[in-house]
Amino acid sequence: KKVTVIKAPFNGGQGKLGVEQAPEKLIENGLLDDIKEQGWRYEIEDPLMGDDWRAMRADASDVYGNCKRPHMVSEGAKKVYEASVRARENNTFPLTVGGDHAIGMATLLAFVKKYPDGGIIWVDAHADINTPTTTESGNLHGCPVAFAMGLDQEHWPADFDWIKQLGHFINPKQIAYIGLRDVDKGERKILRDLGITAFSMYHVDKYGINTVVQKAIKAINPSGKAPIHVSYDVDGIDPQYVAATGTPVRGGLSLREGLFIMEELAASHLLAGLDIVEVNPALGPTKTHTLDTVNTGLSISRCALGDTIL
Ligand code: DIR
Ligand code: MN
Ligand code: MN
Ligand code: MN
Repeated sequence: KKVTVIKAPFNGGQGKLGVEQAPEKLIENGLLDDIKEQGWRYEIEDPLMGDDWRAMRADASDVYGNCKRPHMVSEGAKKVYEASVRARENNTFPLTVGGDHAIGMATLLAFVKKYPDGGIIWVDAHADINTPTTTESGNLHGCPVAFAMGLDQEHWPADFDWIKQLGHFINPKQIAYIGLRDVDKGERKILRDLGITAFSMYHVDKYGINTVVQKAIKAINPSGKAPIHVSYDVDGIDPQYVAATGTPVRGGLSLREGLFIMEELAASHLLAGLDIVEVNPALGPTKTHTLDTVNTGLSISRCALGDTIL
């Protein structure tokens, strides 16, 4: 029982500064103590250490069509991928702490390298499945699923050649979304065309979160035995609990619904990895908002690692 905490203080996938402070803030507020208290050993990986991300972010020539900072995002994702693969090889539980969600392409690709038939649950207000062609914002944190799936490869910036060379992608059948409520037109078409399982907030209201989680698990893991990785964008939860995030969308998961997802996956004994992303400590309108958001991230981690009251 060992967690590899992969620090990913990365901000290149979107426009706002501050999201890179999240790993330190979560640790300051007890992430590692919680892990230890829950009976896990841990090690820390810091794959982005030593590179000048500030300079990379400042490089105005790092654009490709509409896409912002493809070189920076590719470099960050590659390093997180390598750390994730090491954690997978060592059979530890990778807990990757962002940073923005662009690094999700890395954690997903490392997951399916180890478990080609594994299941993925993407908790988010957004589908993050824009391609370099469909993206309206040009922010690559809105594109990680498309990169992990190998969609629209002909139009990828050359920076992402390393992903093509891995020789594996995730399959549309192995991912399910929970919490969607802000999906772009181009993304909707992709979700429909590929038949991707997606539970929006409408479905959470209609069926209840328990049924939604069961249906999601069943869709991505028909055998009932495959390991499951969760990529958790904290903006899946309602901004009343998670105000300190870059792209808040009203009408989200309640705090309890958001935590229930992780409790249920922990109870299933299928959970095999977790990303917690898009906490931006610089964006809380007050210190209390920021602390609420950080604490929500910590609660997600505790529920994933098997925190049970009774
Ligand atoms: C939007 C927003 N779909 C985009 N995506 C966000 O920029 O592609 N993802 N905020 O978390
Ligand atoms: Mn480059
Ligand atoms: Mn989001
Ligand atoms: Mn996201």
